[in-house]
Amino acid sequence: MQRLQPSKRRISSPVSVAPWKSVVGLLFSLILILLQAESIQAEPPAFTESPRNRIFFWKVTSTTLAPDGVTRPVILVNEKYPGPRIEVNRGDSVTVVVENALDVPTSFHWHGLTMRDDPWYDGVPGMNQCPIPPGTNFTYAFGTDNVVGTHWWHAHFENQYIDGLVGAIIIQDPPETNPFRLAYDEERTIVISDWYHLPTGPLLAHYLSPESQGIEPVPNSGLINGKNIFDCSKVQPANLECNPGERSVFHFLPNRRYRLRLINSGAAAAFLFSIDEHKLQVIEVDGTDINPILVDSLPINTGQRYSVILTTNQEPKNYWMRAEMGMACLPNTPTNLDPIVLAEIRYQGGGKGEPTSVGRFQPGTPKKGDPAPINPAFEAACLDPDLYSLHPLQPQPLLEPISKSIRVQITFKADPVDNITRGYLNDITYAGNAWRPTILQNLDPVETFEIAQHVMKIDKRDSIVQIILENPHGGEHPFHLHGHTFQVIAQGQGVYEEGKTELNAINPLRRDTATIPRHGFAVIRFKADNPGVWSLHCHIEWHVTTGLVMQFVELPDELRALGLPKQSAKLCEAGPPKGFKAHTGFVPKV
Ligand SMILES: *[C@@H]1O[C@H](CO)[C@@H](O)[C@H](O)[C@H]1NC(C)=O
Ligand SMILES: *[C@@H]1O[C@H](CO)[C@@H](O)[C@H](O)[C@H]1NC(C)=O
Ligand SMILES: [Cu+2]
Repeated sequence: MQRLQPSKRRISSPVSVAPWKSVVGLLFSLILILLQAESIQAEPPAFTESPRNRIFFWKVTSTTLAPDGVTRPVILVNEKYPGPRIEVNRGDSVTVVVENALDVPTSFHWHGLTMRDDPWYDGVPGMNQCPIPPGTNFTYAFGTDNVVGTHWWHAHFENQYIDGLVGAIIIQDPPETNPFRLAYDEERTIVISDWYHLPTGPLLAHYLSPESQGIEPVPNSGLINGKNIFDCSKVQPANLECNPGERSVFHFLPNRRYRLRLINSGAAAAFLFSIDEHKLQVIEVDGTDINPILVDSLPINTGQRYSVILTTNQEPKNYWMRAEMGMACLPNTPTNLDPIVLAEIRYQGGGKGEPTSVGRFQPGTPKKGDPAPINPAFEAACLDPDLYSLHPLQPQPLLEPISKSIRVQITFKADPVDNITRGYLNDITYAGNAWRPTILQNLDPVETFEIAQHVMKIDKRDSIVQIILENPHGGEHPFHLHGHTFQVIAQGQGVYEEGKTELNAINPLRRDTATIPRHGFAVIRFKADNPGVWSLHCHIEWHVTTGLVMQFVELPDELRALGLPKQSAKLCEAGPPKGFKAHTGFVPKV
């Protein structure tokens, strides 16, 4: 009844690394390390003839870790947190062999990649794949569709990414096409995250009960590249094992330009990023190169990425790098949370001591009399940087005319039956069947979708879709669309009025995760040219659990014609392992 076709390519393509090249590369990096004993992070890899396939082997295990000094259960890829980075060149394809050594299912999403021609590898159970059962392997193999820049991967099964399954994806633009090739000398990746001392199991059990009244779990801590120091006297519950943690340290040479690739891989918190006594030049937003702007600090919401250039032109000493958690958008202010997450920047020759530099606040919780905030918009609410100041370097006209305009209203309410507070998009709280994903259902042209799947079909190739996201209540929601980058054509307070609200119509910013302000709106547009099942959801991971999710079935006929790779179809045959409800949603409906 279903037409199943093997994936067109790549699964069996050989790994093409000429052995002499890797030996030369290894020697070269060794020499580099010896020359710059202080600068221990490697230079970006040398460019080789692209495109080619790069293969990664991942083993997913559950273990314990103490990234900020507090030991807790985590799940990791190759025992690393953040997990292994995927670094490739423009045009390369990627193969990731996942060995699921957990005793629960898993799946992975490649945030920022479009999965063009590979829609079944986008990683969302219930939409484009069935979960990878425990004790089995699954191979993701996908192209990168001319995408470049700073992206990330994370688990998309239940809330697993909060428990450790995150990592960077960097797609290098070769010198011929990188407009910033002369603007920086080296680069570093900086993964910023909120962090919880309890695993998501107990946090969710409370969050998804009537008692929480919809108040989300609040972070205990934050991490920069998986490190921080937590004050052990404040650990709750007090019986958690706590030892002194350590901070990330960046060794920089004076008078050099560093591209910092910033990723917020957290569950909920937005961060304001800054480096004491330095300005930052923003050059990339979610993979889109932009006309550079100079800032003192930069807000980064969950799921978003930026690249900034830091020039080490200040007095050679040590400075704090800060990621300040946006307290205005947490549901409450925990007394044991230090919202300022620090890392050290050490100039060569700047001495070994801890930095003494002063930012907008002294390290520690802001006190009365501290310097005034330098980013009042972020301080009051976790807003994105001013939309009108961010424009792509490669201009693209406003996408028009609109073929389909959709209003999507975000609300939360307690269910009258079970008294559990859930999130709703246009009065639908999402629930899908992880073992019968939409992409599989779509193979049968007459199958209908359930209301709770919240499917919207887009039938016409190249039609322009506009989504007006309305957020009448308090609290920001960073919304992410799979399968596309979109134009952000309006973002503001109040209600969007067609024809009245001023549009960001000239060369609008293109990105894949945009914040919907509280009591406000954001309007995005994209072109339907990518057959697939694409999720649109809040990237506050707690809100994913509670239903703030919908999906587009884009070009269903073309999608059907693509069929499904054999291994993807096979994942769905066995059905859920023992203990997992077939019809999940994430919240079992009473
Ligand atoms: C999964 O992959 C790993 C490494 O690639 C391999 O060692 C292992 O045998 C595979 N397991 C299964 C069940 O195929
Ligand atoms: C729903 O739960 C809240 C919080 O526990 C409680 O105060 C309220 O009385 C409950 N309402 C109903 C109708 O059960
Ligand atoms: Cu949200």
